[in-house]
Amino acid sequence: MTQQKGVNLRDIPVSAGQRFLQVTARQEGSPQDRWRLRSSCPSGLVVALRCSECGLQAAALRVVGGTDVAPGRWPWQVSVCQGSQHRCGGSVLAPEWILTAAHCVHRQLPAPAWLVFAGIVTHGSAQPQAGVPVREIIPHPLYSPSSLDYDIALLRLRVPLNFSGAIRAVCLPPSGRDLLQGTPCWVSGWGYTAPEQAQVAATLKEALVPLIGTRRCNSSCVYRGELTARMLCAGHLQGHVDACQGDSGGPLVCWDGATWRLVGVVSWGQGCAEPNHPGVYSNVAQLLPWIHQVTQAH
Ligand code: 4AZ
Repeated sequence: MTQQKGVNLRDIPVSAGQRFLQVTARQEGSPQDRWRLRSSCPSGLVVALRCSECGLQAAALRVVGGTDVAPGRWPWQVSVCQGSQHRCGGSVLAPEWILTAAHCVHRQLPAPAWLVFAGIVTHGSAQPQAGVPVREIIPHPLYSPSSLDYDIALLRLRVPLNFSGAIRAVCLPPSGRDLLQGTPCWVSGWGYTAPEQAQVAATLKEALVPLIGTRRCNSSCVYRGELTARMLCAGHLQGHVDACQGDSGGPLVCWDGATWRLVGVVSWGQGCAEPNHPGVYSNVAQLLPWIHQVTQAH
């Protein structure tokens, strides 16, 4: 579901023998489990839903310390490039919307200088003409370059992506509900595979990075209160596996039992894969009102 609106039964045309689907508010289970067929609608309250498929990989088929990814595994992962140069990762939300980090695009070149590559795993294999030009760069208005608070930006593409097995949208998380510490989530990207080696990866990498509670991550031996409510931590306090430069803007996704949801956007960290310095991500569940507002207004 990408949009919802309350409607009064009195205000919509109803035909003879019309039946209704009663929807329960429960979040668990498949949509089918939450619907019941009814012959009337005593409440008189109807909800209009706009739906789109998201968070599914086709045909079920580095990051530091990560492993190579097969095509179609993370079909929402894109490479955000200046010309042919990979700069950052990003995630497909809809055919013409990419979510990335504000620090990737803030005060950078104008929109036409940016290209988005979708449906690729290996850099260099893509023809430059396969890059889709960006029409508009919309950083979060509260983004702070000094604290990296509100580190997200939306890219509106000049032409919509053609969805396929290799290019699909990721789902957004439910609003404001933080997941439990230890939830197994995945980060992916073409960023540095060794912190000291200033080179992006040729092949997309993925790594398992469990969520770390904010209280723990803000403690005196980790980030000492630097995290805001718009941030979350994921990774390993012992180090070795982490996002790194070039992964910024890319997805941190968690499986909710039915779909993959974009829980975080790679944002910052002290170094990469260092002990007690896990990756810090923009907390998407805390930034949903702005994402919905921008994508619905355009
Ligand atoms: C960066 O410079 C960067 N270890 C991204 C992620 C992390 C560190 C730095 C997390 O874009």
